[in-house]
Amino acid sequence: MSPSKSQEPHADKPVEGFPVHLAKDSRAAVVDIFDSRTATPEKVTKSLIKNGGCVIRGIVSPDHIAEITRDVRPHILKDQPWEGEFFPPETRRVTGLVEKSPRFTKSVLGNSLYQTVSNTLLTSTHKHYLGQKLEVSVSPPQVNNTIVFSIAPGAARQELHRDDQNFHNELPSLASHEDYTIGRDCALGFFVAGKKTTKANGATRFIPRSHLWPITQPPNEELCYYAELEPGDGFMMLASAYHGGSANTTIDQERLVFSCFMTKGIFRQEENQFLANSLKSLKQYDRTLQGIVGYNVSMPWLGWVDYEDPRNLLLDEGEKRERLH
Ligand SMILES: O=C(O)CCC(=O)C(=O)O
Ligand SMILES: [Fe+2]
Repeated sequence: MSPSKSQEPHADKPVEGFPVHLAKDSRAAVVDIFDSRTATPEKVTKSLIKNGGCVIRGIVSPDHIAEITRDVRPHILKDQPWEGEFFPPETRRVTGLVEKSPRFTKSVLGNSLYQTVSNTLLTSTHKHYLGQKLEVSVSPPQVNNTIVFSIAPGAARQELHRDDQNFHNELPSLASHEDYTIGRDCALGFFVAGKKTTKANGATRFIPRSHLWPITQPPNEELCYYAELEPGDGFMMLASAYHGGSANTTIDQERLVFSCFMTKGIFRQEENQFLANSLKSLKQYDRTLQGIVGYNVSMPWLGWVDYEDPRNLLLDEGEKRERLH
C-alpha cells in the first residue's frame, strides 16, 4: 500500500528571514503515513531519507501498550520537575526502560521494522589493513536511549532541536534527498503513542526535510508538522531532523509517548546502559536484544571485557560462549 497523504503543514507564503530554497522544500513536504501491516523496511527507509520522518499506524498492539503503561506509571508518578530549560516542569520522564519494562524493550526497542531500518541507516562498515591483509569490520547499531515522556496540561513547548547534537554531527547542506548518503545520520528515533497524541495535547512536532539542512541553519516553527498519533501508532525520525515536544494546551489530557533512539555501534551511548540496567535484567533477553542494548562487541575491538564479548558475563554455566576473532 502506498502511504496516504497527511497534513500539508504550511501555507504557501514566504517565511520571513529564512532561506527560500530550504523553506520551500520543507513547506512542500507531505509526510508519509504507513499502515504497519503493509509497511516494509524499504518503503520506510526511503520515506525517512526523503522527509526525515514518517508515521506508522498500529505498530504496537493495544495489549502491549497497556502493559508498558503499567510498567512505567509508578515511575512517572515518582519523577520530579526538571529545573533547567530543556523540559517544561509539567513533563515527567522515565528512563532505563530495559530494566523497567521488558515489554517496552521487546515491542518498541526490539520492533523488527525499527531494527531493520536502523540496520540499514546506522550500520558502520570500515576497511583496514592488518599487515598486507585487508579486513572489513562491521559494527551494527545499538540503543542510544530509552525514555517515556508524559507531558501534562499547561506545559509550554520544548524548543526545536536536533538530537544528533550529542554526537557533534557537522552536517553539510544537501540540495536534495537524492544526494543523501547512508552514514550521514548518527541516530534514528522511534516514538510510540501510549495515548492519543494531538497538536493540542503536545504531539512531537518536526520540520520535514530539515535533515538535509546544514548545521548552521536554525529551526523555524512555521515549518513544523505535528505527528498526531492514536495509541500504538509510531513515528520514526532521523536524529538530524529538527523536532521537539509541543505545548499541552488542554486542561485534562496527558500526552504519553514511549521513545527510544538507536545509534551507530561506534559511538558513546547517550544513556549509559551498563549502569542503568542490572546484569540480572539483561539475562532475560535473547542475545540479539542484549547486543542491541550494547552488550556486544563493535568490530573490530570496541566494548570487550577481558577480551571477551560482554554477553559471556550473562551466561549460565555450560551455555555457549561468544568468541572474538
Ligand atoms: O516529547 C517529545 O515529543 C520529544 C522529546 C525530545 O525531543 C527530547 O527530549 O529530546
Ligand atoms: Fe529530542
